Amino acid sequence: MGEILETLREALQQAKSVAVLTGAGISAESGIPTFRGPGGLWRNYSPQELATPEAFARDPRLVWEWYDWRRGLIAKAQANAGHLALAGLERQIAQVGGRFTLVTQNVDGLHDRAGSRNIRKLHGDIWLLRCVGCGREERNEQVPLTALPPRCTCGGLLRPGVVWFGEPLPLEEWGRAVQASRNAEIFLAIGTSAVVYPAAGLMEVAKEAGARLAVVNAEPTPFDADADWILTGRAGEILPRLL
Ligand code: BV8
Ligand code: ZN
Repeated sequence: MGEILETLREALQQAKSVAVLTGAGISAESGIPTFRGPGGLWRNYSPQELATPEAFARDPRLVWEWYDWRRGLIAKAQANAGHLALAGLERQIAQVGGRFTLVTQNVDGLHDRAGSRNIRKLHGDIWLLRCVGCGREERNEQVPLTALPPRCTCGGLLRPGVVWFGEPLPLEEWGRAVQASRNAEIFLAIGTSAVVYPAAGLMEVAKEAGARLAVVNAEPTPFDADADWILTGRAGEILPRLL
């Protein structure tokens, strides 16, 4: 690993444009369970069953119990060394006039707490609530939520401000993520199983545009075959050594 880490570190020091995609794995060491790893997210439900508009329409209270539980976990969590290393990389690249974009599939807000600035949140933000009636959006960090499911002043149901399966990604965030992937000299994929689309497609966009790809993950991913560097292990341990 030392040799691979060394050549990636040097490449990052020369790079003028870097894009990063993170997934649930970067928050695992903060105590937030991942979607597909061991200790799966919740009782015997799979995210695909709960993170959908259909599940919410059928049983808003059950879906909110899941999100309220996750909000409680996240409220107690700290950004870990992996989040902090990425915030440091962004500052280092800004100092040499380079471009850095952090694209995340995570909704936990830990990259914000770690000090990252240019963050594209493809799947929304667990601390945002959106009214299914009037569309009003509000930031709410109350844990636990008093009434489940929460209601808007208009009487409509409030839902988590996240992107569920079958829902489109926010256009602006997606567009900026694609552009950053196209311009990247180096694309880092960190802590993602790379099975959820269109987010996982950013690796293809970057490679097709000529980027070199580095994968930092605890287990193999479908993009390892395209990767120029593969660092297997915990992001909280690898990233501080890398950056
Ligand atoms: C859309 C937000 C269209 C909510 C989430 C069939 C084939 C292909 C695609 C599809 C298909 N059927 C349907 C689709 C599309 C679907 C999809 O991709 N499904 C997959 C499951 C097959 N995608 C969608 O529906 C998307 N929308 O396509 O809309 C459209 C267009 C126009 C108009 C209308 C519709 C929306 C997808 C977004 C869903 N929302 N989350 C919430 O969080 O509650 S997805 C959810 O999974 C999370 O966001 C998460 O980010 C995402 C992916 O998971 P990962 O982040 O990768 O996490 P995971 O647990 O999987 O992996 C963690 C990795 O970390 C592991 O590899 C592990 O080894 C590693 N790890 C663990 N610990 C560590 C570590 N690595 C390093 N260090 C550690 N310590
Ligand atoms: Zn409303």
